[in-house]
Amino acid sequence: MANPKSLSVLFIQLTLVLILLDLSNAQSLKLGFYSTSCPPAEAITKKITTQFIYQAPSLAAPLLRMHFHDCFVRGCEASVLLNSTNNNQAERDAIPNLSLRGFQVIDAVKAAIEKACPGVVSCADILALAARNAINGPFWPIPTGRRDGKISIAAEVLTNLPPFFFNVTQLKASFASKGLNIKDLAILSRGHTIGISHCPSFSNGLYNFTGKGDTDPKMDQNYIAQSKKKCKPGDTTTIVQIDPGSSKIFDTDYYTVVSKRRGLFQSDATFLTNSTTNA
Ligand code: HEM
Ligand SMILES: *[C@@H]1O[C@H](CO)[C@@H](O)[C@H](O)[C@H]1NC(C)=O
Ligand SMILES: *[C@@H]1O[C@H](CO)[C@@H](O)[C@H](O)[C@H]1NC(C)=O
Ligand SMILES: *[C@@H]1O[C@H](CO)[C@@H](O)[C@H](O)[C@H]1NC(C)=O
Ligand SMILES: *[C@@H]1O[C@H](CO)[C@@H](O)[C@H](O)[C@H]1NC(C)=O
Ligand SMILES: CC(=O)N[C@H]1CO[C@H](CO)[C@@H](O)[C@@H]1O
Repeated sequence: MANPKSLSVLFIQLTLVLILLDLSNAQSLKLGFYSTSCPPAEAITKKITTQFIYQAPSLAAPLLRMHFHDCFVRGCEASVLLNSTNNNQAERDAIPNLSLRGFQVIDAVKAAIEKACPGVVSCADILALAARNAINGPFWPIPTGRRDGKISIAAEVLTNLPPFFFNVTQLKASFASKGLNIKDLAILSRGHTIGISHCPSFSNGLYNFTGKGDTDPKMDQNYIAQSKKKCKPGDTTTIVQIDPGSSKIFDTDYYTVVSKRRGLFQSDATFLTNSTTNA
């Protein structure tokens, strides 16, 4: 029978092995993961995504947003793409999916890549690459090698995605729970330099900020007046540009808008209330 000392040595060794396994997992993403297993993967993704965006430029924003939504629920493993089944409501059918669009782009890229190299390239990588290709904005290197998940649960969207009414303290905590810091938060929120929103995502600031039929006093009152003309109380269908006038161009306008107290969502406006994000 093993004595306690050798058992504890075994335990330490096992722990070390698990830590090493975990590290090697974390390191399995790398640039050009498919360079030998499927050399054309990235080029196919780029070609097809670019074709779609040429036809329908407004798909760029929802693809970027879809990548964000995918990553915040169970990690970047394409669970956002899975369909609901008879006995399971999937992420894409949760309430915050309002305006998630562009699934057909990922489907088309996946179909083309499957023809070239069946069963090799993950949908999660395709989504990450397509989001970058779609926005026609800054380039960022994307290590690949993500593996696709098989679980997608609508209820997890509500508990993992930060809602539009979060303040900077709550957003900071939400991002921290995904390993992102407050600088990541301020930088990634620039995604709101493109795309649109539906009225209910911000109309509380126009009509019922504290539940007393009031407006958000921190917002530019002229902007509130303009927005009220577009979004009447109870309007759930009208869409507005998040970054008015330049919502198709991936620029730094977002930060100008926020600093002028015209951040559309409370989650944008709140950056002025913290000295770190304000800076
Ligand atoms: C910080 C927390 C965030 C909150 C609370 C938030 C919230 C929202 C809301 C409420 C909408 C409008 C949905 C609608 O009414 O149709 C929206 C749209 C959008 N979000 Fe965010 N978001 C956040 C972070 C991000 C990040 C990190 C990205 C990407 C880097 C992103 C990219 C987008 C884009 C591109 C749109 C426009 C989508 C379209 O045009 O269809 N958001 N977001
Ligand atoms: C989800 O359903 C749509 C419509 O039937 C289909 O086109 C798409 O490929 C499905 N996606 C997945 C990931 O099964
Ligand atoms: C943010 O919201 C939380 C929860 O409502 C609240 O406790 C906290 O005081 C708020 N923080 C700021 C900086 O407004
Ligand atoms: C405003 O908010 C309060 C509290 O949430 C709610 O009871 C009331 O019905 C809202 N008013 C309108 C017009 O939506
Ligand atoms: C702003 O956020 C930073 C970083 O989380 C924090 O250290 C600081 O206390 C916050 N400041 C205010 C005024 O909330
Ligand atoms: C694009 C998409 O998948 N929209 C779905 C969002 O969720 C509702 C149910 O909450 C579905 O009806 C939509 O089809």
